[in-house]
Formats: sequence, C-alpha cells, structure tokens
Amino acid sequence: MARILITSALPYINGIKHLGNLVGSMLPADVYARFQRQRGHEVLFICATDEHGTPAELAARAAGQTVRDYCREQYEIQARAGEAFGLSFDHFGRSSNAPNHRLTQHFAKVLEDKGLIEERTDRQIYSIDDQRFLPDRYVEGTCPHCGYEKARGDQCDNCGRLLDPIELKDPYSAISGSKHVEVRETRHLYLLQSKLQDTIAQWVESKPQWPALTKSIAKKWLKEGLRDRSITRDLQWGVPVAYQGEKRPGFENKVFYVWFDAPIEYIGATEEWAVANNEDWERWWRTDKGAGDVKYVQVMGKDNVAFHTVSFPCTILGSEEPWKTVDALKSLNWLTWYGGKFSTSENRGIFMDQALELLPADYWRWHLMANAPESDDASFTLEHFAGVVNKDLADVLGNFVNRITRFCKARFGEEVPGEGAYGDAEAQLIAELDKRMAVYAGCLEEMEFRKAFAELRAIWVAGNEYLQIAAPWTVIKEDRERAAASVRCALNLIVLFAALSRPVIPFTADKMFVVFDLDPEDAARWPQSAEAALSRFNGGEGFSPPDVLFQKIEDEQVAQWRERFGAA
Ligand code: B3M
Ligand code: ZN
Repeated sequence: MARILITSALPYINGIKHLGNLVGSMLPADVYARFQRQRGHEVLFICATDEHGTPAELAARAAGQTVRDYCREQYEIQARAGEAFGLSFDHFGRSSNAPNHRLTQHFAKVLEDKGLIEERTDRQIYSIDDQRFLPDRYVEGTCPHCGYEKARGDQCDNCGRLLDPIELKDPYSAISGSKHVEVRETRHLYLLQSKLQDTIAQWVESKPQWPALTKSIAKKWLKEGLRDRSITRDLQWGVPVAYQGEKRPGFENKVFYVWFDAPIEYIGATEEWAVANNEDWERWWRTDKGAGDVKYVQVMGKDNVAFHTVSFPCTILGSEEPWKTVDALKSLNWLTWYGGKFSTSENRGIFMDQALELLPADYWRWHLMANAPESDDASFTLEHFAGVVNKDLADVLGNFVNRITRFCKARFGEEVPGEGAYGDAEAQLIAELDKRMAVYAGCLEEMEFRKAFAELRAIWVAGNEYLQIAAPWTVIKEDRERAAASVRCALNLIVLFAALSRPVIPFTADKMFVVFDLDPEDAARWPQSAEAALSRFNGGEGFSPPDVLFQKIEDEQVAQWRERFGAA
C-alpha cells in the first residue's frame, strides 16, 4: 500500500467555477484520487479556495460586501458545488485560514535568513481616484512598442511583448478607467529566484517522468532565466508581511502576493485537515517526519504550470528545509466553449451550479473526462455532449444494466440464476476484459484520461457484444441452462462495470451496487481479474432492477440550453 498525496489547483474565490475550470484540475484530480483509493492506497486529497489578491477585493466591492464576508460566502458556494459534483476532497480548505498565514510567514522568514529575499524600491502606477497602486493587469495603456491602445500592464496582447506597467504611454486604471494616475515609489520584498536557477534546473532534471507539456513549460522558463520576483503587494486583504505577530516596518499596509501564499495553502489545508481530524499533517509534508515515502501528485491547468514547476519550488527548495516536493504533475489544456472563452460577464458557458440544475453530475463527469483537454485544447459543445451522453451512457452502459436486470426478473425472477456453466463465450469475454482492464488501470495510473475512458467504454461495449452473441432472450427457448449462465455472467458484469466506472461516475456506480444490495465501499475494491469478478455471484443472490440509469438528452433540450448559455 502506497501513500499518495493529491492536490488540485486551488480554485480562485471570485465566483463559481465553469466546466472548463472543473475539468482543468479538480475533476481529474478527483478521478485519480478515487481510483487510488479503490486500489487500496492511503490517499489524501486536498483542495481549497484561493482567496487573496486584487480580484477578490474588486469582486467583493462589486458585490457590495466586505472582502471577508464575500470570501466566506463564496467559499460555501464552491464547497457545496464541489460536493454536489462528487469531488471527494478529504479537505477543502481556505487560503485565508490561520495555517496558511503562519506557513507563508514562516517561509518568508526562512528565505530571508538564507539571503534569498531583499527589499527593493519599485516605481509603480498609483491611481489617485481608486486610491490604490495598480499592479500588473490593473493598468492599461498604449504599448510603447507597437502603439496598441489597450495593452495590459504586464503584457501587450497585440505584439505579445512583456511590459513593465510604467512603460505604458497614456496609462489608465483598468478598474475605474481613470487617467488620474501617477508613478509613485513603493517598497517590496523580492524573492531572488535568479540565485536558485541551478537548484531548480537540477530538480526539474530529476523528474524524467513528468509529461511533455509540463516539462516543456518548466524548461522554457528556465531557459529564459529565472527572474527575481516581488512577493508583496500594496493591498489590505491577504497574509500580512509579519513574523510572529510583528509587522515588518514599512510594510504595515502590504500583504504577500497571492501567488506566493496560494501554493503554500496546499500545506496549510493539510494542516486544517489534520487539526479537524486529529491527524498528523507532517507525515504528508515533511520528509524528516515520514513523508519520504509519499507520492505527491499535482493536477492543474497549463497556465499554472510555471508557478508549480518554478515559483513554488523556489519557495520550498530555497528554504532548504525537508519539505516534500511534487513527484507527478498532470497539466491540462483549455476546455473552450464552442471554441471561445467561458465568461461569466458575457453569459457564455455553463457553470458548476447551473450544470447540476440541468442534469446529474455523472453526465457531466463522464463527458468532461472522456473528452478531457489533454493533448490539445478541446471545445465543449452541447451537441457533442448530448451525443456522448446518449451513446456511451444511455445506449451502452445504461441499456446493458436495464435490459439484463429486467429480462432476468421476467424470466428467472429476482435472484441470480445458478443453473448452467460458463463456456467458450465467457472465456473469450474474460480474456478480452483482462487485457482491457490492464490497459485501463495503466492509463489511470499515468493520468492519461482520454485513453483510459476510451478503454472503459470499450469494456462496456464488450459486455454488450457478449450479450448480443449470447442472446439469452432467444436461447432460453431451447436451452434454459445456457441462458441462465449468460444472464448470471451479465449480472456479474454489472458489478464489475460499477467498480471500474466508479472513479468517473461514482453516483451511478453506487446505484449499480445497490441493485445487488452491496456495500459500495466494499464492492468497489479494484477488481483483480475478470474471472474472479465474474464468479462473484454463483446463483441465489437477490437483486432488484434499477430505474433507468441515464435519460437521453433530447434535441429540444439542446436547443433550449444553446439559447440560455449563449452558444455561438
Ligand atoms: N487560483 C488558479 C487560477 O485562478 C489559481 C491556482 C492556484 S494553485 C496554488 O487561475
Ligand atoms: Zn504591443
């Protein structure tokens, strides 16, 4: 039994997440966590809301709330949505909680003691009307290189050049539009990442098993050379620049930069979990306290990879303390909404709470994971979604379960028939299943989700084909024993399918176990072989046919939803 720590990128607090966010980190992490639990490993699956930074302050202001109240409310909303989607976090924490404050301040102190932090004076744009400094994206203006008039402070979208906000011509506040801005001096803490270039390069080299997308992003940053980066901001809401309650002189009105504290919350949330459950968090995070044998897996969208392969490792490795670092890092591309961006403000796309008003979680979970944006960006369309649900879930899996349970009830009663013996057809099926199950488990282990779920679909199809050939509804007319054996085999298949499908469609899998009155936790233990799985029931076990497992999606529904969610 291995110990596996899994973290999903932390969803930002400002508003409920859309389907693209869901499949970009939380859902694949959940599927992997469920799979590893079923395999019998000790899993700790951690997530949290990422609550600091300018966007949270602005969203709170727009909502007419204090940022504290806003975050509390949004946290509850996201926690509920996650639960409704079956995201099986062992803990869903908050980066604004005390453990993260303490740990963030601890890391800053240690890094400073190692000579990796220094105070520097910056020149930044200050908005007099907004009464705040305008970092990064909060100032816009004319690009000094190409003359584009809506260049962002950190980058020009027209020519692609990276910018320093003070280079912009005719700068204005992206918050209020005000041009009443000036350059002011402000002091910040800088993390001297340039000094860690070799440390990080060596560490990245030591991870040959990282997937190509992850590795290429890390290498690109290393090649450009690590730049020192400011880790504080002129803001109220965040982790104070303090140590053991003492604010740093001159930093009374500053906090740590959100991207400095957010990854530390992986550790902070583990501590929250440990405190709530009387557990030990250090055995998951400190290699001197037993975390040496933990496998640590991170899952995130591609835009977060640099922060996890370079910035956060600078914090962790720079401390020279024995912290656990990531072993496997799964990164995903974008899911688009009809080829464009999901957008709350423009009412484009489906958000987590809305999705569940339309259909149960498993419909979405299956479609999103079976078509996960892995090798490339993927486009979500309602038409494709409906096609996949109708075919894979309703016609293939759902129909199999409903057809065989009803047939058995009608012809043999509500007990698994014990007559007849398995023959060639079953032997062939078992051979095919064994092969496919090995491929499937291997893909899940590697977090190759599209391939994994193509294989799972093939397993369901193999069951259908078997039933097609065995045709108990015809055979029963001449050979009742033969029909009984194939019905028994098919009923056993339902339990096997449930166990194999549970990582991705947990609610349905549990309904399938309930058909036979099995305890899901127990019945979902990962099947060792198809042969063993298909001889679970030998006859006499009771069952009751379930209601239709999956409803088909009608064309009119698709048309309605297109209208409602702004399909292009
Ligand atoms: N909150 C994801 C985002 O908002 C970001 C992830 C943090 S992971 C430590 O883009
Ligand atoms: Zn430009």
